[in-house]
This record gives sequence, C-alpha cells and structure tokens, in this order.
Amino acid sequence: MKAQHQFDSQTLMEQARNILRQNDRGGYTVPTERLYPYQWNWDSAICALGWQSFDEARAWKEIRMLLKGQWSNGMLPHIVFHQDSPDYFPNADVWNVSEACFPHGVEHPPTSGISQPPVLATCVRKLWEAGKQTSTEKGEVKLICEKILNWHRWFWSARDPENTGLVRVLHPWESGMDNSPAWDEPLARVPSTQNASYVRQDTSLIDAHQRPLQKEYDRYLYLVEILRDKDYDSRAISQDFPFRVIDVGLNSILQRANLDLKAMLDQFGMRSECQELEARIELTQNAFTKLWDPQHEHFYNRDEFTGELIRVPTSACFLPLFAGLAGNEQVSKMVSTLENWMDQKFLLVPSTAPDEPSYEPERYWRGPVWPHINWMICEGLSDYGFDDLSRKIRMQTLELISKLGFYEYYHPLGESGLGGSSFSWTAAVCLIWGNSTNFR
Ligand code: 9WN
Repeated sequence: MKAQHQFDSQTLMEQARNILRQNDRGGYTVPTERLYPYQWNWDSAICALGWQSFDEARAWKEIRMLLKGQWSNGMLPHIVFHQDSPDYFPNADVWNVSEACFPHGVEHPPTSGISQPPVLATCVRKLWEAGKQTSTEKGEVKLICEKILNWHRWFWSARDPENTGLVRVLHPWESGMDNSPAWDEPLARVPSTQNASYVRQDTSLIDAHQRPLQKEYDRYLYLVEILRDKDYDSRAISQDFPFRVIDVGLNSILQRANLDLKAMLDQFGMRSECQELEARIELTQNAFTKLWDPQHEHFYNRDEFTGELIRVPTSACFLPLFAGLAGNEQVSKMVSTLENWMDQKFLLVPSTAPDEPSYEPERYWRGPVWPHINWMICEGLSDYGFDDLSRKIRMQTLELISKLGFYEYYHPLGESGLGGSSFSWTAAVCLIWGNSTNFR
C-alpha cells in the first residue's frame, strides 16, 4: 500500500526535469545560474543520476564533460571552467593552474586546483547497472572506470602520503562542506590573504547571512594562494601546512566509491586492480575505528595538525552509513541521534547538530538541511535495514522541496528554502527518488 504524501509527484518530477534542462550548458549542468556558473565535481555526478531518469545519453555526457578536466596525475578538480563567467569568484585566473598539470597535447578546459568528495564511481555504477549499453558503450564505461581509479589513487597518494587509510583535505572547499563549524578551529590557524582588493560575488547574489563570513573567505583565499604557489604539488606541502583535516564525509564517500568501483572492475575482469582496491578498502575500514568517539557516540572529523578529533557533530558524521563503515552498535547510536532530533521537530538531517553552540539554521553548512546529503544517508540507512527511517527522511525532504521550491539548502524547521534557487542536485535527488521508489 502506498503511503500518503502531501505533494503531487508528477508535477514535482516535471519541475525537476525542467530545472536540469534549464541549467544545462550543453553537456554539463551548472548547479544554479549565476551563483555557480561552472561544472562542479560532486554536483555533476549526482546530476548525471537525475538525467538518467529521463535521458540516459545526456547522463553519460555529463560524466564525459567532467572527466575532460582530469589532470595527468589523476586529480579530478572540484570546478571545471568550461566557459568564462564574471559571476563567480575565484575563477580560473585565480587558480592559475599550469599547463603542465594536464595531459600533454590534449585539449582541456581550465580547472581549479583541488578536488571534491568522490561520489562519481557510485553514480557511474548506478548509471551502468540501470542502463542498457551496447558493447562499444561498455568499452567506454571501462575507460571511465580506469580514469576514476586514477583519481582514487591520487587521493591515496597525494592526500594520504603516509598510507594510513584516511585521506585529508587541504581546503574546506575540498570537503564540499565548506563552512562547516567542524573546520572553525583548523581554519582559525590559517592566515588571511593579503589581497585586499578581491571582490566576492556570492554575497551580492545571496543574503550574506546565509553565506560564509568575510574572515572565512579571506582564509579560503589564502589557502588557494599557498597551494597555487606550490603548483598544487602535494609533495611540496609540509607538515606545517595549516589546514589538514580528516573529513569523515569525504572518507566515507571515497570508501563507498572504492566498493562500487571494485564491483565494476570485477565485471571487466581487472583482477589486480580489484586486489589493489580490496587492500585499500580494508586499510580504510580499520583506520575508521579511530574516528569513533565512544564517549560521545559519534564519528568525528580529525584535525591532522593536532591529531585531535574535532568534536562537532555534523551531517557528515552519518555518512559512514553510506559506506558500510559502521558496526551494529554505532548504527543504533546514530539512529537514536537522528530520531532524537526528529522528536524535537527538526527536519532531518541538519548539517550541524541543533544543540551545538555553532549551530546556525540559515547559514551555509552550519545547520541547514541538504537534500543530496539526505540521499546518501537514506541509502546507508536502507542498507543497514532502517527502511522506515530512510523513508521518513526521503518523504520529509520531498515535501520540503515541493512546499518551498528547489533550493540549495533548507531551514531545519522547514521555515524557508535558502541559498541558490532552481538548484540542480536538489532536482536530481527528486528524480533519483522518484525513479527508484515511486514514493512509497
Ligand atoms: C565552492 C556547488 C558547490 C558545492 C559545494 C558547496 C558550494 C562553492 C562555493 O557550492 O561550494 O566550491 O562557492 O560556495 O559548498 O559543496 O559543490 O553547488
């Protein structure tokens, strides 16, 4: 029997398709017009799954366009600047990535110099398993997988030089959860840029109280400047680098991606690559136990500069569910935390725990709910057998979107849609859920 829901699913899906069409720039999808006028890495992977629900060929195109930005060392950048736009700062000139970073003799778009959470392999696997490819297309999928493997290898070497099993991020933008209060302490040790003349564009497009503070942007820019001065060469980044954190979210997404990639490579008969992935998966699985705090009953991020856990619960702390990284006891603690927030009338999942002093319900990554994070948490909950909670979060999120519109993020009390509007991955998440669940 179908559960009741308070929205018209046909209309919602049609609106979602229209948003992807409207944000299509000829083979890649911008997250939203003006505020984010380029191709973003994890946004695009999720958009591809949205496209797949009504145009499979277009979904694969999204992936091809993203991979055009790949560096010769395997790094897949967080932004691919296919076309110039005056609306965004920092643009390609600020990143100033040298030609030497790209494969020799291959035409490529300019890019940023850091990466983002690697959800791509998971999305490619879903695309591949849902599709009906010809043998030529299967050949292409294999090539795509090889490129993704090179990207994951880059994470292992450039962001985990000591081979611990956990990769670090060197910029809040690399975590995808830029303004999370989990980064406040490490970011406080980063000096501010000396460039007093730069002009942010985001606060002229969105209410400043929904975006990071100026002091945070000054530090984001400083980090870009030092990475750029070192030609983004991780070997030149010493132990003194001020911002080095182990992000539970990115590491969970990478673990899930390694599992999905391995499943695909297995089907291509790539045995030694599968063994390589297996070893990495095991290493990460063991290393993850150090991120669990038994006293507070949370997975936490870790500051690599001090070696200490950062005891600020965020929505990323639930992403180990997405990767099978939580033991039974840990899962039940996480589920109780979520239920407890729900009992207090918070919509799930707030990006920062509502009882944290740093919780701000309207500011970017400091409280609001993000639909694509919910999609990953729901997948994880279902994998662990918590279908009921997963369904509740899914329906709550869809109702929120239907009531308020396709926003970038939402007030956890359901009061408003925030950030950019007509937002692509919000639309994609509706289509993914519409496609697989039929709103049950
Ligand atoms: C910097 C596009 C991106 C997302 C990130 C989100 C935000 C950019 C910004 O927008 O970051 O990369 O300018 O604020 O934090 O997760 O990929 O939607």
